[in-house]
Amino acid sequence: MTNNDDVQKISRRKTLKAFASFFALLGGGAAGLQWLASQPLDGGIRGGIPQPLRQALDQNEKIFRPLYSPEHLVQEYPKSAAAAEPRVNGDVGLDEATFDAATWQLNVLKKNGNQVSFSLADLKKLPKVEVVHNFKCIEGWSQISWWGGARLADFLAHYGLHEEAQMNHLGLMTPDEGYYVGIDMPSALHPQTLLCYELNGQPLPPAHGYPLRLIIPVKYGVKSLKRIGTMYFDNERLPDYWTERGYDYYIGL
Ligand SMILES: Nc1nc2c(c(=O)[nH]1)N[C@H]1C(S)=C(S)[C@@H](COP(=O)(O)O)O[C@H]1N2
Ligand SMILES: [Mo]
Repeated sequence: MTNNDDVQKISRRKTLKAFASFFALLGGGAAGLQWLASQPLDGGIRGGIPQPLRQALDQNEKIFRPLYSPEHLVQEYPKSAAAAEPRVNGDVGLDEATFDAATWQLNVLKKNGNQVSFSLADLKKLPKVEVVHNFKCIEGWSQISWWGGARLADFLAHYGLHEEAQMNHLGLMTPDEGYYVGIDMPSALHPQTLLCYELNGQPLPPAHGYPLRLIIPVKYGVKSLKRIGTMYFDNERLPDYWTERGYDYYIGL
């Protein structure tokens, strides 16, 4: 039997221990945060976030990537379900004052260093594919939207960009170079990924990326770059506007 004094002593010791471990944890947490802050930034094209966080994102990517394999089609809806006046989000790289639709062309930087250019008519020669999907923005909204255009995979195949299609990443940039995305090639070649020139059966409105935008339903909206100016390729990850601001590069759905 323990008397009252003993009980008090024991509980005081327990309290002390609890405090000690609490402060140890707190100290550990603070030290951990300090450590994280002192880690080199994962700079350059992969964005300025500490490397350990980037490593965690890369780890997530390994786990979730098989869930959105290119063979897996994103759900489609009837055209009647599509928003009549789709919301506009993001206008980086869409400065209308400096943009000249009359001289626009899609520039493609080939692997051999040459540049080839395409008109909208060149894109319309390819089979028109329509996709009605639930467009999702990372900011927390989504809407069913109806797009029309050429499959990116068809474009690369038809215009002899075979070596390019075998590279690991595709990059797109607006004509003014203000917005740019990097995309892993399997997602770029996905059958629902479009070089898109129509919304609701009409030419793309300027705010939605006239004359040509990307629609990539296997990714969040950030990757669906509006107003493509230049397309390029690399075996390494390519510059990405939102990855540089801390978002995941892969950002698949
Ligand atoms: N050029 C350009 N493309 C862009 C953006 C942007 O700011 N500039 N924002 C992206 C984001 S975050 C989203 S959600 C979609 C929105 O497309 P919408 O305006 O056609 O709905 O465009 C993407 N493409
Ligand atoms: Mo978005």
